[in-house]
Amino acid sequence: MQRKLAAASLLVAAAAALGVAVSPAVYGQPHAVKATYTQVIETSQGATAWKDADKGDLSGNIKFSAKRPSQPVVVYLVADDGEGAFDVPAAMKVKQKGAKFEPSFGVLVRGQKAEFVNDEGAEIDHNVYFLGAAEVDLGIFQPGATAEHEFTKAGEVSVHCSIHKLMDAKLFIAPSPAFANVPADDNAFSIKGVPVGKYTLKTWQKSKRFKDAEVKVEVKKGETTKIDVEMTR
Ligand SMILES: [Cu+2]
Repeated sequence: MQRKLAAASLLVAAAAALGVAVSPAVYGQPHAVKATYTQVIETSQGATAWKDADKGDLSGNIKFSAKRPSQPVVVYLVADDGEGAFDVPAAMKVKQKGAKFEPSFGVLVRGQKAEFVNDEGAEIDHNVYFLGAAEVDLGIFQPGATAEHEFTKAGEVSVHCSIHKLMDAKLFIAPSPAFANVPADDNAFSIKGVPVGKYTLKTWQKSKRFKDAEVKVEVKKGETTKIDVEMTR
């Protein structure tokens, strides 16, 4: 009996695999993509809104113990007493022409939206689904159509299209506007206009080569806190 059931489920799996390959009826079914870095960054609500807070700046350098890959590294702050309310930037637009997400990487702030635009000049449908800190399928949309999503949780999101397996993009959703996207050719960073208080500075790497750093920092009114962040293998 056990063996018969196993054989039957194998058959079902084989049929499903075949269906995915040939049938347009199953467009929109996420294919099996493993999320690489699915952690959600937990946040809590702070008492003081950004607009009402005294502010200071933070700047420093990331020191890598070995050659850094030419990939983005994000430095972000998590407030010890929770993130105060802040203004959310306008939606980030992502194009899909030529079956490529453009841009293929972006840093958003929690609460911000991404708007996906099917800007193909030909009859090419696209889908968008997310894995990671958001797990949502936005469905299939035709040329000229758009689909948007508001990211309510901080963390890493990988973006895929169920129709085009090679279409992918990566988003990092920062807990608050207190972040710096550190370019690949310069290890210096600066985060300006941060509400005063105690924070944990953390890093996120698009290409994970180093242990992510965690450093306690304090932002003081009208001052620039200098910090060096060591990243080791
Ligand atoms: Cu597509």
